[in-house]
Amino acid sequence: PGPVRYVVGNWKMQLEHQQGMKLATGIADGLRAMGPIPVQTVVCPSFTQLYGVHEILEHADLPEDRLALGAQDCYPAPSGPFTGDISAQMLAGLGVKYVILGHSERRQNHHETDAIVRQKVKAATAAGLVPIVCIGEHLTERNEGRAASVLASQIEGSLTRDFRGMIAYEPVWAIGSGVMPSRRELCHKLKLISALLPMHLTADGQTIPLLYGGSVTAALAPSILSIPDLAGVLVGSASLQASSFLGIVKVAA
Ligand code: G2H
Repeated sequence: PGPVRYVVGNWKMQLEHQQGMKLATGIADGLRAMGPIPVQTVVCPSFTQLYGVHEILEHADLPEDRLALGAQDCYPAPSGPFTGDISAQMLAGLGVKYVILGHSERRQNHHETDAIVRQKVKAATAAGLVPIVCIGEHLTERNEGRAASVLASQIEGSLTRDFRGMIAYEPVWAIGSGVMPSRRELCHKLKLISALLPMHLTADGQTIPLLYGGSVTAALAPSILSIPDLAGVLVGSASLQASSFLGIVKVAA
């Protein structure tokens, strides 16, 4: 059997509570029907839906290496007077296993710098969560030929030396836009990222899985997931319906 592929659903700030529960149930049912496949599926609902989805996954009769729970952010400190924030410890206590960090929407809307992302990576790791760190260049940076240096500084700034997690390459111009890099460009960018990583190899010599995110659909998944350097995908809009999300999982299998 080949390596495990990852299909991670980022629900963002979407779905009413009951819609979220229905989606989680649909995904669990669909995965059970698929039988054993070498795909780690992860769903990352909003904070308010985590507990409910956790309950659904608990009763889903699927091992955690088939379907696991993820969050979309965490706070760097374990606890304290931080009104409105949620710590990695709190998430771990709720059965969360993965956490998306440094998504460009957080970098943009919450002024998250690489240094803040790195603090969050440390906190997540200390709490036993697997960080999924997002990096990616803006359109102007790409068009001005600066993508490589942007990616290099994001990697250098956001990752810890003993990083144990995954990297999601999400070109900002491809997020929610319906526009994707060509297969050729994506292969080139993944090679570039891989080349930047050897010094960040995890302590046990494992390589860091690379995911792609940005306008992934079930229709585009076959071409994306056939790229050998790619370990999986981070899916936004297409993760909000069980049928489209499961379609991507099928391709990954
Ligand atoms: C990129 C992605 C998920 P979408 O942000 O992280 O969203 O698939 O909607 O572009």
